Amino acid sequence: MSNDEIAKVLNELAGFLDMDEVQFKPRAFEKAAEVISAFEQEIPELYKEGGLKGIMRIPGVGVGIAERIEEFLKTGHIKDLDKLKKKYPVDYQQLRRVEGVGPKHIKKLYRDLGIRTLEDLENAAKKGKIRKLGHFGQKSEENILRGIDFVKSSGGRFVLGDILPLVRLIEERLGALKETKKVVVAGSIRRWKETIGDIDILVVSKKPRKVMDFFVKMPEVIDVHAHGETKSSVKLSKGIDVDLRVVEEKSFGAALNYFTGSKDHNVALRQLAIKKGYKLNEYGLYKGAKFVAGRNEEELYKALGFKQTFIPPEMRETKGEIEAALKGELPEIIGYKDLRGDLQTQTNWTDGAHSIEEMSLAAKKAGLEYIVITDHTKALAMTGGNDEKRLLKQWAEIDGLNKKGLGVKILKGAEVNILKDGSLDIDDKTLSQGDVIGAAVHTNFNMSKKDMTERIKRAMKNPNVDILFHPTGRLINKREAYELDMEEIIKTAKNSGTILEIDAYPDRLDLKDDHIRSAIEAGVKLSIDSDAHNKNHFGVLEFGVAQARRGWATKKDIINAWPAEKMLKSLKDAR
Ligand code: DGT
Ligand code: CA
Ligand code: CA
Ligand code: ZN
Repeated sequence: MSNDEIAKVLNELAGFLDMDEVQFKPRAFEKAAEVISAFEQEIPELYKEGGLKGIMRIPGVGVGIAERIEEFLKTGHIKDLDKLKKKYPVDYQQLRRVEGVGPKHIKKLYRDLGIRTLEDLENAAKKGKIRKLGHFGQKSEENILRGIDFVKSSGGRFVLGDILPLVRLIEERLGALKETKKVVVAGSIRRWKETIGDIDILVVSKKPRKVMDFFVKMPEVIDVHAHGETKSSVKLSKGIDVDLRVVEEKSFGAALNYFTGSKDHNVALRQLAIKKGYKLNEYGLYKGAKFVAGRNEEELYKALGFKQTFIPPEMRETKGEIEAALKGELPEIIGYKDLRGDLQTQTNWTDGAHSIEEMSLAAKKAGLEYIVITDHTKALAMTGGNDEKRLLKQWAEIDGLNKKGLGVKILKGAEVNILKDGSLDIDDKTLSQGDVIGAAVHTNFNMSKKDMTERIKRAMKNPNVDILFHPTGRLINKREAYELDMEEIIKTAKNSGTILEIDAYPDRLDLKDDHIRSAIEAGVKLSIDSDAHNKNHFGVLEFGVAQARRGWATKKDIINAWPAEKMLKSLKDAR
């Protein structure tokens, strides 16, 4: 039984006591839970060594709470809690996940409307029953519905792009404290997973208490789960939790490695350590009681016998990276500064916000050498999509801008629509005059897997189509990908020389890491595009690069990491 599990059951008991209108006690249980989840030593160990008295050495844990913990350790239950659960038969944990719903609300919802589950709550909110209860208004009803949507669609996970700016702000703030020596974001964020469960931050400091006091008082904090000397955990107003740990300089590499994960990567490393007669944990690599390595990650991997002593965090998912790095066979994956161009951008000719010139200058400012203008085409009427005539007119304007010379090469493209039968909405004669043509599905998403695959294959086989834009059409946490036989699409791409796009928008990332890996193994080339509709959108490219890195892509695999001439020649050759 872990400290977190013990803390969780104490918090649950506090919640039920609140429902039962018990005074003071709930706060004491919550406080104890806070201390326990930040406690360095494992409670079961403490109990084994010192019994009830051992548990009572935890600050804030008196005899009453200690007895509850003992009961829980021995039986896995707390009788008082079981009794309260009979009295209020509600799915407490689920209901609490809805932002803004607390114990008192849960009781009222149960007493007045018989709500026990998330489903009950949703039904009542949809029928407008909640706004009629005292304490709740129309606004809280809407908030509840939004909260339920989030819990249901995401499993409580957040899109990395929605959270990263806040993470960077917190990182910067902590870094500016005079008490901090190092601040690093670890966990799934350091691995650039497309969705994240929580934020994990590691700090090196000689004055951890000061850092922790600052951390739990940040303006975004709405709840403090744990407030300890080396470990604290809070909830932010966005609904996401942040875990902060302070470690010693000496253990920094070991801690960073441990808290970066993935968990499976850690487990594999630990087994490797054991096989070599070591012990590995978040404090370091040990031979018996002797510290062997752990100041930084490299010395750790080196001591474990790795030929390559740095495995990029994006690759730490136990998908062969350990075996490869041991032998020195990890590929050199694409870097965050390696893109030279952007192959999908929209302008104010259709649904973008800025002109060709403004977009091109913004691309240059983002460090790019070339940009392809790919406005929508006529079947997407709501965007004012180009027809053949207007497309040619736009391309003539691009010729003019290139002649003027903006210090960035502008290429002629389009995002043409793949119609229901796999044909395109712009004729071949026109398309053949463009530099880079992308095709995408924007309508009729709900086709069978077989029909959708055939539809897209037909478009890919058109020699004028260079890139398949939005290969899966998914919107993370919002819309499922359309039904598609990805293996078949990759095979077709190989035969037709079609590029598959990694759309860099953090809630799109059409291709998953595993898709990217399969495409590369099949010899298919990829592009990483911003899909910018605004001159401030080029920043999203880093999410596309991250996804490519998670799929083990090298510069050779990503055509917009190539110089313009080489990229254009390869597209021409494939036509
Ligand atoms: P998330 O938060 O669900 O997006 O994913 P992570 O990977 O950030 O997971 P999290 O926050 O639960 O834990 C951070 C890291 O700590 C995780 O990547 C590996 C390490 N870790 C957590 N629990 C365990 C564990 O039970 N065993 C081992 N070996 N490592 C763990
Ligand atoms: Ca995490
Ligand atoms: Ca965590
Ligand atoms: Zn658009």
